[in-house]
Formats: sequence, structure tokens, C-alpha cells
Amino acid sequence: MTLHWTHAATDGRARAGMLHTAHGEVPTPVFMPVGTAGTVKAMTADAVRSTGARMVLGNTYHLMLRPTAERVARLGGLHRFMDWHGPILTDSGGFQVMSLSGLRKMDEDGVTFQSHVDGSKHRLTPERSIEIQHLLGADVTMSFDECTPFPATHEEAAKSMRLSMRWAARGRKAFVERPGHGLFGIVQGSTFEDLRAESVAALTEIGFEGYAIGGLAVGEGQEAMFATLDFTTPMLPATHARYLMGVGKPADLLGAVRRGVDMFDCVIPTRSGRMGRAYTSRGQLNLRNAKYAEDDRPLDPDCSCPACRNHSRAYIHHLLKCEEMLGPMLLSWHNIHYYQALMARMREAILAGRFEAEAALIEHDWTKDGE
Ligand code: PRF
Ligand code: ZN
Repeated sequence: MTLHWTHAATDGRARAGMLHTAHGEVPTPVFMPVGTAGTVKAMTADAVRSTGARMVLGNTYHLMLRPTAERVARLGGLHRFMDWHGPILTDSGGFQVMSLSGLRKMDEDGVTFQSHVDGSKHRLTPERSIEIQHLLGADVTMSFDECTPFPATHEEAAKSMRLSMRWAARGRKAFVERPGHGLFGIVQGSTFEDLRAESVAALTEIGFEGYAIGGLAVGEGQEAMFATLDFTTPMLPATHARYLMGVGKPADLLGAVRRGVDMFDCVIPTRSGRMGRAYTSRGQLNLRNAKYAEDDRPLDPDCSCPACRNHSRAYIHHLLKCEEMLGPMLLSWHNIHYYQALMARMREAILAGRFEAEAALIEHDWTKDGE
């Protein structure tokens, strides 16, 4: 059987379910830590597993440049290469080409771009993106799309979305079906309801194992993102997983789960961890702040991660001041652990039919500002 999602419970519009993949089952809603270049930055694979994470993301763009998809394949695939034996979802590359690469030129067939590493020239097409994701061994392969920049006029957003839909159809043809593996389509259309509807219709006509919502969290703000989700998730088939790409902060995750999203990925917990920020049940802390220099409390009294079990805010503040590697490592570990605990708590609440009550408790505690 191909990769698929099964429904367990719905509470309001929030859903709990299970994603069934070649490398195991993943309870949803799920947050996937980002392992861009074959590593969740500053964490060992064992550390990532210990947070409760069951699925991670890898990037076509980074891995095709270094060490190349062909080399990863010769070394036994991405799971073995990075010692991650759970499911892996790979992003298709288009979004990263637009945000990271140097000179680039897009045409109907694909995109030619310069590597951000050494300026060398590369090309991605829908077919080549799928081939790379096969070489990596992705459980979930993403369609090659253009993430429409924000803001866009209706005309610009329509043109961009329609190109992504033609690319999605080409990717579907190039995808080689294997048990436990699947291809997700990506809905585009910026913040326009009619374009999101047209995109969903085009994708469901082609047929995918799951549906992602792309083109959000690109500068439109939380209110516009939630408004777009409000009309987009009800358009999607209730039988398939829904994945909101590149989102977000804890409050974004809660609001999107409330609106019927099942899957997420984001660099925020790891990137902001490396910059000294902790996300906790009592809100955000910036551990570089001098007020933590003699704060003997853990980052989060409700967290059971190694950073919180073994260390004080004062110690982590000290590590950051000294630019010790352990500072970013502990904060990344804590943040990923916190995100996993948050998703598990939301899932339990959905299963118990008390999502809104639990959400209110979570949101209330966030206002405590670290105290
Ligand atoms: N498309 C792809 N990857 C993405 C996005 C998208 O629209 C986004 C938008 N937030 C993040 N990552 N392929
Ligand atoms: Zn912790």
C-alpha cells in the first residue's frame, strides 16, 4: 500500500490521525524538525529521537549541491547516511532556490540557478526534483512548485499557481510508486480564495497521497495566514493529510491545528535556539539577556528535556556569553522537545474531545513571560 493517512478523531476542525509510511507510523498532528543538510543542526539523531520526534525533513536543494543526491544514494540513502530510521519528508527545492540561490532564471520547464555555496550552475525541473528525492529515499516526496512571493497581485498569483499545477502534474508522472512512499501536492494561490480553490481542484483531480499548503508564512502575517487557512482546509479532502509548509511559532501551530492542519515543519525551534531563544510553556525567553545571569531555575519547569533536567538558565546564559557550542545544542534540544510535547498535548486533547479547553490553558500559560 502507498503512504496514507488514517483519521482517528475530529474535535471542532482539529484532527488526530496516523500517517503510515515505509519507515513507520507517525501520529498527527506532527511537527517535523528540519534536517536541511542531513542533520537537524546541533543535534545528533539520537537526541532528535529522544525529544519524541518521529519524522524529519530533508532538503533537495542543499543535498543536491552537497554531497549530491547520487552520492547519498551510493552511500545507502538519506536514512542510513544521517542515521535517521524513521520517516523522512523531503522538500522539492523550488522554495530554497528562491530564498537561497544566487542568479536564477525560471521558465516553463524549470529553473536554472547558481549555488549559494560556490556559484556553480544547476538546474531543477519537476522531473529532476522527483528523481533527486527518490535517490535520497524520501518517504514523502514533495511536488516541485513555486512559492509565490508575498505580496502578489491576483494576476501574478494566478500565473504562478497555474505553473505550479502544471509542474505538479509532471511530477506525478515522474513519481515511481513504492509501498509506504507517497507524493504530496502543494496548494498555492497566495491569500486569494478563488485561486486556492482552483489549486485544490487541480491537485485533487491529479490525485496525491497528501496535500500541502504552500505560499504562507512568507510575510503576510498570522492573521492573513489564519484567514487563508479558514477557507483553504475545508476545500481539502478529509481523507488525506494536510501539511502547512514552513510553519511556525508555537501559537501558529496551535492556530493551524485548530483550523484542520496535520503536519508542520519549521526551522524556528532550531534556528532561534542557536540564537539564544527558548520556547517554553510560559512563553519565550532570550537567554542572552543579562537578567538570566543568576537565574537558577530551569528554562521551563514543565519540561523534562536534558537542558531543563540538568541545567539552569544561568548556565545556559553563561554558555551563550562564552560562545560555547553546548549553548545552542541545549537550546535546540529543549525547543524541539517543547514542540514535540506541544503537539502530543494537542493530539491527546483532540482524542479526548477537549481541544479548545486545552488550547485555552496553553495560551493562558504563554502569557506568563517566563515567570
Ligand atoms: N513550497 C515549498 N516549500 C516550502 C514552501 C512552499 O510554498 C514554504 C512556504 N512557507 C516553505 N517551504 N516547496
Ligand atoms: Zn526543556
